[in-house]
Amino acid sequence: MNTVSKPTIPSPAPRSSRPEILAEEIIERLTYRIGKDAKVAKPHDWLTATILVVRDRIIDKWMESTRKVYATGDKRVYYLSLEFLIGRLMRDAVTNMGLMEQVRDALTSLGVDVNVIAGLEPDAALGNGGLGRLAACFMESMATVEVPAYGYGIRYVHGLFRQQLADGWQVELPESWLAHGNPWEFERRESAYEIGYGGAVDVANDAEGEPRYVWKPAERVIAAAFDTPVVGWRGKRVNTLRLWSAQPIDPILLDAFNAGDHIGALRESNKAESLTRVLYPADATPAGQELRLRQEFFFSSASLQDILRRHLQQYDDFTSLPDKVAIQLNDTHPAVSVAELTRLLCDVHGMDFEQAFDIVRRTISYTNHTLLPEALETWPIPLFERLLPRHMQLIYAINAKILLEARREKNFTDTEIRSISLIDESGDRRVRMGNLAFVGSHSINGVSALHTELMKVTVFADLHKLYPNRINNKTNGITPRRWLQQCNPGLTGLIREAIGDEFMDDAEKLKPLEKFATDPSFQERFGAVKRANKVALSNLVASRMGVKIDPSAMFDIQIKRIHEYKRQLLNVIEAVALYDQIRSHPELDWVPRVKLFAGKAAPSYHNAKLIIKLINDVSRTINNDPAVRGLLKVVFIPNYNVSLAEVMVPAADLSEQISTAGMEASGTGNMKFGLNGALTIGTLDGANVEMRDNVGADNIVIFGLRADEVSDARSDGHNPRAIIESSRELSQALASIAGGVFSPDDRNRYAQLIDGIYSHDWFMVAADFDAYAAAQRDVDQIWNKPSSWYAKTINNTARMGWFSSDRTIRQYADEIWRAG
Ligand code: GPQ
Repeated sequence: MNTVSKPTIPSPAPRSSRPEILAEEIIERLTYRIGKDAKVAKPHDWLTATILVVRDRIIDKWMESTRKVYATGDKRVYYLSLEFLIGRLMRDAVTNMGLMEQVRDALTSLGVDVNVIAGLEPDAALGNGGLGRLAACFMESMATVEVPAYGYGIRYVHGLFRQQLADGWQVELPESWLAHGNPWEFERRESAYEIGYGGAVDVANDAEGEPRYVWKPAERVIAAAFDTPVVGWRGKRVNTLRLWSAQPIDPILLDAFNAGDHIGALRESNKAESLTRVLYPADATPAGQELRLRQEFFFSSASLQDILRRHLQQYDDFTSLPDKVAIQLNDTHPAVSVAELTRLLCDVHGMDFEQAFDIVRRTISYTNHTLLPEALETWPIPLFERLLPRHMQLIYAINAKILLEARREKNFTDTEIRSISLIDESGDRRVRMGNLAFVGSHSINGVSALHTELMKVTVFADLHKLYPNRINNKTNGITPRRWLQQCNPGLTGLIREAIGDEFMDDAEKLKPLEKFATDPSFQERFGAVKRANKVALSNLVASRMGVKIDPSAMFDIQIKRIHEYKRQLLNVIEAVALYDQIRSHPELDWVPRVKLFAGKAAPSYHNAKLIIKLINDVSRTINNDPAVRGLLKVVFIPNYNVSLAEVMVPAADLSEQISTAGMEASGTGNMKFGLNGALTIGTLDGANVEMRDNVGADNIVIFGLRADEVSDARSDGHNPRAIIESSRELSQALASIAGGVFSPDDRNRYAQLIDGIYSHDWFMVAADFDAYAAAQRDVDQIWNKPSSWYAKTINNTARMGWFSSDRTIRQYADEIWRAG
């Protein structure tokens, strides 16, 4: 027995935030950590040295936060997400630590420009779009509102692909954000877990004669933890983003190597590592391959093992799990957690099934992000059973329990039973991950009011009937630190001068800005800030693409993943119609516009890629036509990512949020634009509905069919051809695209795409076109009265505070997690 008492280990001395000290430390890191002489250091060396200095200050807070939750025994929240679209971290960390001025001064004293080095940081794109960015905003808000939380995900070596254009077509190139190391992460060698696949399930009787099941996987890999600190606003709390990386159990098979099989010796190692090598580039479409299911199980199992280990370190058993742990599933990607947590509690920790499943359900909750039926994940039973045989058994056990309950207690009909079953029997038999997540959770939330209501009457109608209290709404939000303060320092400064600093701690305190909406001198300054942001974007477009755009034109922006339901096609068809009008009516007073697009298409999504090409074909034609006299330009900026959004959002006059009603679960770009003083043109879809409620119907331009009208049109036999024939503008625009006016090198390129509008028009492009074009002319009218334009856009900034992700997280914490 070790009887020697533990020595008292002194804490490190507190770190100074004086610029002179910061400068000294930066030089120290540069010299001793990076091994560079300041005289020859390159900008990326200065960046790393600066991050290391800031990181030290964060670590102090990080340890304090971790110690605190151990001491208080507060409930911890675990956010499981296959995607975290975090972007660059330095500016975020520095501003949240309250060190921006000091770091800038320190670097200036060393002859280094903070903006230059900040721009060199790789943009961490471990996500596809809205779902991944939401997870990143939530991480920052959980730290800000002081919820003790861990994000769990995958440390992809290659995040989302880099998009290039080749003759207007999207080309995908690998992105290697880790190529030069990552100063933000810490490998935690003590937190490594075995993850199994395949094999068989053994049964033996325990002491009481009860059967005990033991899964004997045929393959195993190690999940190794890498932690990144996440700093809340004003450094109040620092939480952890823990990303798992797959490693082989045996890095090299020495026997094979010694026998001369040098490649074969590395086969296992390669196989393990390929598990976490790339992010699937599918957005709101399931990436149905085996590797994806392996990824989902890999990070779910590692996270759950880690959660249970941490719980047992502090508490005696798992009966207290639901009181001390809340696990949020970000969509169905981690839904296998329902089965894995049941397995760990039963098979590893000896609990009986009923008690285990009760604990699982009281611990887990699930967020749904889409209603698109084709986007709901299902896995073929043979695949699932081969990879996860024990989980398949448990899913059948859970299914039996639920279906019996529905039949006996609620008298469910056969049709209802079929719809709530965890197994889809309609074609080849498949496991329904949405239903699994639903029945394994005590809370199922949608991401906007409309989406949540639609969930209750569509995908989950019958499960909602069985469990009427489980579905609830948590309207999405965005972090105002990144999406106002950091990306738009000009506007932030102007607001502070006008109403003081309170809004920086509570975005709903932007409200008093309303008073300035009609104040001419404030309007003028608001306009000057917008203008400066537009100049910055124009410079980016000029330097990246060699295209000149005029900052005094209206900047009309649509940035998001390319999807038919998001209707970039509607936007570009309207551009074509406007092009016709400008040429036919040169005598009219056209508002100069620049239509900007950016966004990536899933590599296998044919129509989305074709839409990118169409935008570029239209762009080339319009931008080079002297008859347009510069009144309209169309620009597609390649490689949309978080960093590009940070330049485009503050520069927008008009925000395009024009999805087919009922199809966009929420949208979050819509919120970023509104907060930064853009006017929104949009349909009554997703969170646009609540934006209208908050900013007022006069301050947003709404058009088009509503969700119920879309579903009526679809079921009543919508006749797009008749609609097109009755609209001269639309029929001409469609005819010119289909006829090859914009694709003289391949006149048939768009024939099929346009034919889809004539024949079924699933996305209601024809149905909404006239309303959209008319709404655009209303926007022109408002633009022509600057005092009215500014009044509306200032009111947008003043009234968007409710869409802060701090509000969203407080609602999750109070109503779902009961934590924080
Ligand atoms: N969303 Cl299911 C994604 O970005 N990826 C997905 O795989 C799914 C949904 C989006 C959704 O389309 C947006 O409407 C939401 O605003 C966003 O999730 C966050 O909830």
